Amino acid sequence: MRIKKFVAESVQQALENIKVELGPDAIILSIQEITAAKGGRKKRPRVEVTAAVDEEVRTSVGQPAKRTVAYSETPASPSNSTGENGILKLQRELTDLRQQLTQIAQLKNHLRIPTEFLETYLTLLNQGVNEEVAQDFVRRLQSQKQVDGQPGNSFIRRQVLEELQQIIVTAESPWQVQETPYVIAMIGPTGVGKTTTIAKLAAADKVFHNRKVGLISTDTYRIAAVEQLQTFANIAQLPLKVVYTAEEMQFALFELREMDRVYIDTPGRSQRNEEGLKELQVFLQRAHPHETHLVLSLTTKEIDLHDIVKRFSVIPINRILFTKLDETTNYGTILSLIKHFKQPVSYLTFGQNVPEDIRKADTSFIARLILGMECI
Ligand SMILES: Nc1nc2c(ncn2[C@@H]2O[C@H](COP(=O)(O)OP(=O)(O)OP(=O)(O)O)[C@@H](O)[C@H]2O)c(=O)[nH]1
Ligand SMILES: [Mg+2]
Repeated sequence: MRIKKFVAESVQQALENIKVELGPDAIILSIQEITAAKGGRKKRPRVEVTAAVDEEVRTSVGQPAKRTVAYSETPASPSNSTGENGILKLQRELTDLRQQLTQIAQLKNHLRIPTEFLETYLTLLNQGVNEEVAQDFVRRLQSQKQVDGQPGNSFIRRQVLEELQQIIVTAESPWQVQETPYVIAMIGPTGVGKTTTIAKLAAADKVFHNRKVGLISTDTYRIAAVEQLQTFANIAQLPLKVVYTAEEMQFALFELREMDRVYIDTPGRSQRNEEGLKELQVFLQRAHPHETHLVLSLTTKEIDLHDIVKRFSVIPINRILFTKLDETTNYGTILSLIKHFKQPVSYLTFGQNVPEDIRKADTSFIARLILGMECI
Protein backbone atom coordinates (compact mmCIF):
# COMPACT_ATOMS: atom_id res chain seq x y z
CA MET A 1 0.00 0.00 0.00
CA ARG A 2 1.41 3.40 -0.97
CA ILE A 3 -0.02 6.58 0.52
CA LYS A 4 0.76 10.03 -0.78
CA LYS A 5 -0.40 13.61 -0.36
CA PHE A 6 -0.98 15.74 -3.45
CA VAL A 7 -1.29 19.51 -3.30
CA ALA A 8 -2.95 21.30 -6.22
CA GLU A 9 -5.09 24.31 -7.05
CA SER A 10 -8.25 22.28 -7.53
CA VAL A 11 -9.56 18.87 -6.57
CA GLN A 12 -9.82 18.05 -10.25
CA GLN A 13 -6.15 18.92 -10.81
CA ALA A 14 -5.11 16.86 -7.79
CA LEU A 15 -7.17 13.92 -9.05
CA GLU A 16 -5.48 14.13 -12.44
CA ASN A 17 -2.04 14.13 -10.79
CA ILE A 18 -3.06 11.16 -8.66
CA LYS A 19 -4.23 9.29 -11.72
CA VAL A 20 -0.93 9.90 -13.53
CA GLU A 21 1.25 9.00 -10.56
CA LEU A 22 -0.70 6.30 -8.73
CA GLY A 23 -2.89 5.03 -11.55
CA PRO A 24 -6.68 4.67 -11.92
CA ASP A 25 -7.01 2.27 -8.97
CA ALA A 26 -5.96 4.92 -6.47
CA ILE A 27 -8.43 5.59 -3.71
CA ILE A 28 -8.90 8.93 -1.98
CA LEU A 29 -8.50 9.07 1.78
CA SER A 30 -9.13 12.72 2.43
CA ILE A 31 -9.59 16.10 0.79
CA GLN A 32 -8.69 19.29 2.64
CA GLU A 33 -8.65 22.90 1.64
CA ILE A 34 -5.46 24.81 2.55
CA THR A 35 -5.77 28.57 2.99
CA ALA A 36 -2.37 29.23 4.54
CA ALA A 37 -1.16 32.81 4.75
CA LYS A 38 2.59 33.25 4.56
CA GLY A 39 4.53 36.40 5.45
CA GLY A 40 1.30 38.37 5.76
CA ARG A 41 0.37 37.62 2.12
CA LYS A 42 -2.67 35.46 1.57
CA LYS A 43 -1.85 32.58 -0.76
CA ARG A 44 -4.30 31.26 -3.32
CA PRO A 45 -6.53 28.53 -1.83
CA ARG A 46 -5.23 25.07 -2.58
CA VAL A 47 -6.35 21.57 -1.81
CA GLU A 48 -4.47 18.70 -0.30
CA VAL A 49 -5.70 15.29 -1.38
CA THR A 50 -4.38 12.17 0.28
CA ALA A 51 -4.53 9.10 -1.94
CA ALA A 52 -3.49 5.50 -1.64
CA VAL A 53 -2.89 2.66 -4.02
CA ASP A 54 -2.47 -1.04 -3.46
CA GLU A 55 1.05 -1.85 -4.73
CA GLU A 56 -0.07 -5.34 -5.74
CA VAL A 57 -2.68 -3.87 -8.06
CA ARG A 58 -0.07 -1.64 -9.67
CA THR A 59 2.38 -4.53 -10.10
CA SER A 60 -0.30 -6.69 -11.64
CA VAL A 61 -0.92 -4.10 -14.37
CA GLY A 62 2.78 -4.10 -15.21
CA GLN A 63 3.94 -1.07 -13.28
CA PRO A 64 6.96 -1.23 -11.01
CA ALA A 65 6.07 -1.86 -7.40
CA LYS A 66 7.75 0.46 -4.93
CA ARG A 67 8.78 -0.88 -1.57
CA THR A 68 8.65 2.45 0.30
CA VAL A 69 5.54 3.81 2.01
CA ALA A 70 5.41 7.44 0.87
CA TYR A 71 3.31 8.73 3.78
CA SER A 72 4.25 12.34 3.20
CA GLU A 73 5.95 14.34 0.48
CA THR A 74 8.30 15.72 3.15
CA PRO A 75 10.11 12.88 4.87
CA ALA A 76 10.93 13.24 8.56
CA SER A 77 14.41 14.73 8.91
CA PRO A 78 16.95 12.44 10.67
CA SER A 79 17.55 15.01 13.41
CA ASN A 80 13.84 14.98 14.24
CA SER A 81 13.66 11.24 14.56
CA THR A 82 16.10 11.08 17.47
CA GLY A 83 15.59 12.21 21.07
CA GLU A 84 12.30 12.42 23.00
CA ASN A 85 10.62 14.81 20.56
CA GLY A 86 11.59 12.64 17.65
CA ILE A 87 10.11 9.55 19.32
CA LEU A 88 6.89 11.40 20.11
CA LYS A 89 6.67 12.60 16.52
CA LEU A 90 7.26 9.10 15.23
CA GLN A 91 4.59 7.75 17.59
CA ARG A 92 2.13 10.35 16.32
CA GLU A 93 2.95 9.50 12.74
CA LEU A 94 2.53 5.80 13.48
CA THR A 95 -0.87 6.46 15.07
CA ASP A 96 -1.86 8.54 12.02
CA LEU A 97 -0.64 5.81 9.73
CA ARG A 98 -2.57 3.18 11.64
CA GLN A 99 -5.74 5.30 11.45
CA GLN A 100 -5.25 5.80 7.73
CA LEU A 101 -4.69 2.09 7.16
CA THR A 102 -7.93 1.33 9.04
CA GLN A 103 -9.71 3.88 6.87
CA ILE A 104 -8.22 2.30 3.76
CA ALA A 105 -9.39 -1.13 4.83
CA GLN A 106 -12.92 0.27 5.28
CA LEU A 107 -12.86 2.34 2.14
CA LYS A 108 -11.38 -0.42 0.00
CA ASN A 109 -14.47 -2.50 0.56
CA HIS A 110 -16.86 -0.04 -0.90
CA LEU A 111 -15.11 2.98 -2.39
CA ARG A 112 -13.93 1.60 -5.68
CA ILE A 113 -14.63 4.86 -7.39
CA PRO A 114 -12.47 5.80 -10.37
CA THR A 115 -10.79 9.15 -9.83
CA GLU A 116 -12.69 10.94 -12.63
CA PHE A 117 -16.01 10.27 -10.85
CA LEU A 118 -14.76 10.92 -7.36
CA GLU A 119 -15.73 14.58 -7.25
CA THR A 120 -19.29 13.69 -8.27
CA TYR A 121 -19.40 10.92 -5.68
CA LEU A 122 -18.14 13.18 -2.89
CA THR A 123 -20.55 15.96 -3.91
CA LEU A 124 -23.48 13.56 -3.74
CA LEU A 125 -22.42 12.34 -0.28
CA ASN A 126 -21.96 15.91 0.85
CA GLN A 127 -25.48 16.79 -0.29
CA GLY A 128 -26.96 13.97 1.80
CA VAL A 129 -27.31 11.27 -0.87
CA ASN A 130 -26.74 7.97 0.89
CA GLU A 131 -23.67 5.92 -0.03
CA GLU A 132 -25.56 3.12 -1.71
CA VAL A 133 -27.47 5.48 -3.99
CA ALA A 134 -24.34 7.52 -4.75
CA GLN A 135 -22.37 4.38 -5.66
CA ASP A 136 -25.17 3.08 -7.81
CA PHE A 137 -25.34 6.44 -9.53
CA VAL A 138 -21.60 6.44 -10.25
CA ARG A 139 -21.87 2.91 -11.63
CA ARG A 140 -24.50 4.17 -14.07
CA LEU A 141 -22.12 6.92 -15.13
CA GLN A 142 -19.29 4.40 -15.57
CA SER A 143 -21.36 2.18 -17.82
CA GLN A 144 -22.11 5.27 -19.89
CA LYS A 145 -18.37 5.92 -20.08
CA GLN A 146 -17.78 2.52 -21.70
CA VAL A 147 -20.18 3.43 -24.46
CA ASP A 148 -18.69 6.84 -25.09
CA GLY A 149 -15.00 6.27 -24.33
CA GLN A 150 -12.93 8.30 -21.85
CA PRO A 151 -15.02 11.21 -20.61
CA GLY A 152 -13.69 14.72 -20.03
CA ASN A 153 -14.83 17.01 -17.22
CA SER A 154 -17.55 18.78 -19.16
CA PHE A 155 -18.85 15.44 -20.37
CA ILE A 156 -19.06 14.19 -16.79
CA ARG A 157 -20.89 17.30 -15.58
CA ARG A 158 -23.41 17.08 -18.42
CA GLN A 159 -23.78 13.36 -17.94
CA VAL A 160 -24.31 13.70 -14.17
CA LEU A 161 -27.08 16.24 -14.73
CA GLU A 162 -28.73 14.14 -17.44
CA GLU A 163 -28.61 10.96 -15.37
CA LEU A 164 -30.05 12.74 -12.34
CA GLN A 165 -32.83 14.23 -14.43
CA GLN A 166 -33.75 10.77 -15.67
CA ILE A 167 -34.11 9.46 -12.13
CA ILE A 168 -36.07 12.44 -10.81
CA VAL A 169 -39.70 12.23 -11.83
CA THR A 170 -42.07 15.12 -11.23
CA ALA A 171 -45.81 15.54 -11.70
CA GLU A 172 -47.87 18.63 -12.27
CA SER A 173 -51.58 19.08 -11.78
CA PRO A 174 -53.37 19.35 -15.12
CA TRP A 175 -53.95 22.93 -16.20
CA GLN A 176 -57.50 22.21 -17.33
CA VAL A 177 -59.69 19.27 -16.39
CA GLN A 178 -62.88 17.82 -17.79
CA GLU A 179 -64.28 16.69 -14.50
CA THR A 180 -64.67 19.28 -11.73
CA PRO A 181 -64.04 19.71 -8.95
CA TYR A 182 -60.47 18.45 -9.26
CA VAL A 183 -59.77 17.06 -5.79
CA ILE A 184 -56.34 17.25 -4.13
CA ALA A 185 -55.65 15.72 -0.70
CA MET A 186 -52.64 16.31 1.53
CA ILE A 187 -51.63 13.61 3.97
CA GLY A 188 -48.56 13.05 6.12
CA PRO A 189 -47.00 13.09 9.58
CA THR A 190 -47.78 15.81 12.11
CA GLY A 191 -46.47 19.33 11.67
CA VAL A 192 -44.85 18.84 8.25
CA GLY A 193 -46.74 21.73 6.65
CA LYS A 194 -49.88 20.17 5.10
CA THR A 195 -52.25 23.00 6.06
CA THR A 196 -49.73 25.74 5.19
CA THR A 197 -49.08 24.14 1.79
CA ILE A 198 -52.82 23.97 1.06
CA ALA A 199 -53.07 27.66 1.94
CA LYS A 200 -50.20 28.45 -0.47
CA LEU A 201 -51.69 26.44 -3.33
CA ALA A 202 -55.27 27.60 -2.78
CA ALA A 203 -54.22 31.25 -2.58
CA ALA A 204 -52.16 30.96 -5.76
CA ASP A 205 -55.03 29.21 -7.55
CA LYS A 206 -57.43 31.95 -6.64
CA VAL A 207 -55.22 35.02 -6.99
CA PHE A 208 -52.94 34.08 -9.90
CA HIS A 209 -55.10 31.64 -11.88
CA ASN A 210 -58.57 32.90 -11.10
CA ARG A 211 -59.79 29.44 -10.13
CA LYS A 212 -62.79 28.72 -7.92
CA VAL A 213 -61.32 26.96 -4.91
CA GLY A 214 -62.99 25.11 -2.04
CA LEU A 215 -61.48 23.64 1.11
CA ILE A 216 -62.37 20.61 3.20
CA SER A 217 -60.92 19.97 6.63
CA THR A 218 -61.04 16.50 8.14
CA ASP A 219 -58.73 17.57 10.95
CA THR A 220 -61.37 17.73 13.65
CA TYR A 221 -59.16 16.27 16.40
CA ARG A 222 -57.77 19.63 17.40
CA ILE A 223 -59.97 22.73 17.57
CA ALA A 224 -56.93 24.80 16.61
CA ALA A 225 -56.54 22.83 13.37
CA VAL A 226 -59.97 23.77 12.03
CA GLU A 227 -59.47 27.33 13.27
CA GLN A 228 -56.16 27.55 11.38
CA LEU A 229 -57.82 26.69 8.06
CA GLN A 230 -60.97 28.66 8.87
CA THR A 231 -58.90 31.82 9.47
CA PHE A 232 -57.18 31.35 6.13
CA ALA A 233 -60.50 30.59 4.38
CA ASN A 234 -61.99 33.81 5.81
CA ILE A 235 -59.05 35.94 4.69
CA ALA A 236 -58.93 34.39 1.23
CA GLN A 237 -62.74 34.27 1.04
CA LEU A 238 -62.86 30.59 0.18
CA PRO A 239 -65.66 28.16 1.16
CA LEU A 240 -64.59 25.68 3.85
CA LYS A 241 -66.46 22.50 4.79
CA VAL A 242 -65.58 20.66 7.96
CA VAL A 243 -66.07 16.90 7.70
CA TYR A 244 -66.41 14.89 10.92
CA THR A 245 -67.23 11.46 9.50
CA ALA A 246 -66.37 9.63 6.29
CA GLU A 247 -70.06 9.67 5.36
CA GLU A 248 -70.08 13.48 5.35
CA MET A 249 -67.27 13.62 2.78
CA GLN A 250 -69.44 13.02 -0.28
CA PHE A 251 -71.93 15.63 0.89
CA ALA A 252 -69.15 18.20 1.36
CA LEU A 253 -67.86 17.49 -2.15
CA PHE A 254 -71.39 17.82 -3.48
CA GLU A 255 -71.67 21.21 -1.80
CA LEU A 256 -68.43 22.28 -3.46
CA ARG A 257 -69.43 20.90 -6.88
CA GLU A 258 -69.19 24.35 -8.54
CA MET A 259 -65.51 24.67 -7.62
CA ASP A 260 -62.61 24.08 -10.04
CA ARG A 261 -60.41 22.68 -7.30
CA VAL A 262 -61.02 21.33 -3.83
CA TYR A 263 -58.19 20.84 -1.34
CA ILE A 264 -58.64 18.30 1.46
CA ASP A 265 -56.64 18.90 4.64
CA THR A 266 -56.15 15.87 6.88
CA PRO A 267 -54.90 15.45 10.45
CA GLY A 268 -51.21 14.68 10.89
CA ARG A 269 -50.64 11.01 11.58
CA SER A 270 -47.66 9.10 12.90
CA GLN A 271 -46.71 6.44 10.38
CA ARG A 272 -46.75 3.97 13.28
CA ASN A 273 -50.39 4.70 14.10
CA GLU A 274 -51.98 1.96 11.98
CA GLU A 275 -55.50 2.71 13.23
CA GLY A 276 -55.07 6.38 12.36
CA LEU A 277 -53.85 5.51 8.87
CA LYS A 278 -56.82 3.19 8.32
CA GLU A 279 -59.21 5.93 9.37
CA LEU A 280 -57.54 8.33 6.95
CA GLN A 281 -57.86 5.73 4.23
CA VAL A 282 -61.63 5.45 4.83
CA PHE A 283 -62.08 9.25 4.59
CA LEU A 284 -60.08 9.40 1.38
CA GLN A 285 -61.88 6.43 -0.18
CA ARG A 286 -65.06 8.48 0.06
CA ALA A 287 -63.40 11.54 -1.48
CA HIS A 288 -61.63 9.58 -4.19
CA PRO A 289 -59.09 12.41 -4.78
CA HIS A 290 -57.45 12.89 -8.18
CA GLU A 291 -54.20 13.64 -6.37
CA THR A 292 -53.01 12.46 -2.98
CA HIS A 293 -49.77 14.14 -1.92
CA LEU A 294 -47.71 12.62 0.85
CA VAL A 295 -46.19 15.68 2.53
CA LEU A 296 -42.71 15.13 3.95
CA SER A 297 -40.46 17.55 5.79
CA LEU A 298 -36.91 17.31 4.51
CA THR A 299 -35.70 17.99 8.04
CA THR A 300 -36.78 14.45 8.98
CA LYS A 301 -34.04 11.80 9.14
CA GLU A 302 -33.76 9.76 5.95
CA ILE A 303 -34.36 6.46 7.70
CA ASP A 304 -37.61 7.83 9.16
CA LEU A 305 -38.68 9.24 5.79
CA HIS A 306 -38.32 5.76 4.26
CA ASP A 307 -40.43 4.34 7.06
CA ILE A 308 -43.05 7.08 6.59
CA VAL A 309 -43.38 6.51 2.83
CA LYS A 310 -43.52 2.74 3.29
CA ARG A 311 -46.24 2.85 5.96
CA PHE A 312 -48.29 5.65 4.37
CA SER A 313 -48.35 3.63 1.15
CA VAL A 314 -51.39 1.72 2.48
CA ILE A 315 -53.15 4.83 1.17
CA PRO A 316 -52.93 5.20 -2.62
CA ILE A 317 -50.59 8.20 -2.79
CA ASN A 318 -49.54 9.47 -6.21
CA ARG A 319 -47.28 12.42 -5.33
CA ILE A 320 -44.59 13.29 -2.79
CA LEU A 321 -44.32 16.91 -1.68
CA PHE A 322 -41.21 18.09 0.17
CA THR A 323 -41.40 20.90 2.72
CA LYS A 324 -39.00 22.92 4.86
CA LEU A 325 -36.16 22.96 2.34
CA ASP A 326 -35.16 26.26 3.96
CA GLU A 327 -34.30 24.43 7.17
CA THR A 328 -31.84 21.91 5.73
CA THR A 329 -29.30 21.33 2.99
CA ASN A 330 -29.94 17.62 2.98
CA TYR A 331 -31.37 17.69 -0.54
CA GLY A 332 -29.80 14.36 -1.50
CA THR A 333 -32.49 12.60 0.51
CA ILE A 334 -34.93 13.53 -2.27
CA LEU A 335 -32.92 11.38 -4.67
CA SER A 336 -32.82 8.39 -2.33
CA LEU A 337 -36.59 8.53 -1.80
CA ILE A 338 -37.54 8.97 -5.44
CA LYS A 339 -35.21 6.18 -6.47
CA HIS A 340 -36.58 3.83 -3.87
CA PHE A 341 -40.31 4.57 -4.04
CA LYS A 342 -40.65 5.73 -7.64
CA GLN A 343 -43.23 8.39 -6.74
CA PRO A 344 -43.18 11.69 -8.61
CA VAL A 345 -42.45 14.92 -6.72
CA SER A 346 -45.11 17.62 -6.93
CA TYR A 347 -43.90 20.70 -5.04
CA LEU A 348 -41.07 21.99 -2.90
CA THR A 349 -41.74 24.45 -0.10
CA PHE A 350 -39.13 26.59 1.58
CA GLY A 351 -40.70 28.88 4.16
CA GLN A 352 -43.78 30.01 6.04
CA ASN A 353 -44.89 32.79 3.70
CA VAL A 354 -48.23 32.23 1.99
CA PRO A 355 -48.35 31.98 -0.99
CA GLU A 356 -44.72 32.75 -1.95
CA ASP A 357 -42.64 29.99 -0.42
CA ILE A 358 -43.51 27.16 -2.79
CA ARG A 359 -42.47 26.08 -6.26
CA LYS A 360 -43.49 23.35 -8.65
CA ALA A 361 -41.01 20.51 -8.66
CA ASP A 362 -38.91 20.53 -11.79
CA THR A 363 -36.32 17.91 -12.61
CA SER A 364 -33.58 20.30 -13.65
CA PHE A 365 -33.92 22.42 -10.50
CA ILE A 366 -33.92 19.37 -8.20
CA ALA A 367 -30.91 17.84 -10.00
CA ARG A 368 -28.98 21.10 -9.64
CA LEU A 369 -30.03 21.40 -6.00
CA ILE A 370 -28.69 17.92 -5.30
CA LEU A 371 -25.40 18.76 -6.98
CA GLY A 372 -25.05 21.96 -4.96
CA MET A 373 -25.46 24.09 -8.13
CA GLU A 374 -28.65 25.76 -6.82
CA CYS A 375 -29.61 26.94 -3.41
CA ILE A 376 -32.88 27.81 -1.75
N1 LIG B 1 -39.52 26.73 7.67
C1 LIG B 1 -40.65 26.26 7.14
N2 LIG B 1 -41.73 26.13 7.91
C2 LIG B 1 -42.85 25.65 7.34
C3 LIG B 1 -42.92 25.26 5.99
N3 LIG B 1 -44.16 24.79 5.75
C4 LIG B 1 -44.83 24.91 6.91
N4 LIG B 1 -44.05 25.43 7.87
C5 LIG B 1 -44.37 25.69 9.28
O1 LIG B 1 -44.49 24.45 9.94
C6 LIG B 1 -45.43 24.56 11.00
C7 LIG B 1 -46.49 23.48 10.85
O2 LIG B 1 -47.21 23.75 9.66
P1 LIG B 1 -48.68 23.19 9.42
O3 LIG B 1 -49.09 23.61 8.06
O4 LIG B 1 -49.59 23.53 10.54
O5 LIG B 1 -48.35 21.65 9.44
P2 LIG B 1 -49.40 20.44 9.36
O6 LIG B 1 -48.74 19.35 8.63
O7 LIG B 1 -50.69 20.92 8.83
O8 LIG B 1 -49.51 20.08 10.89
P3 LIG B 1 -50.64 19.13 11.59
O9 LIG B 1 -51.95 19.50 10.98
O10 LIG B 1 -50.55 19.47 13.03
O11 LIG B 1 -50.25 17.74 11.33
C8 LIG B 1 -45.99 25.96 10.91
O12 LIG B 1 -45.30 26.78 11.81
C9 LIG B 1 -45.69 26.39 9.49
O13 LIG B 1 -45.58 27.78 9.33
C10 LIG B 1 -41.72 25.40 5.18
O14 LIG B 1 -41.66 25.07 4.00
N5 LIG B 1 -40.61 25.90 5.82
MG1 LIG C 1 -52.62 20.84 9.64
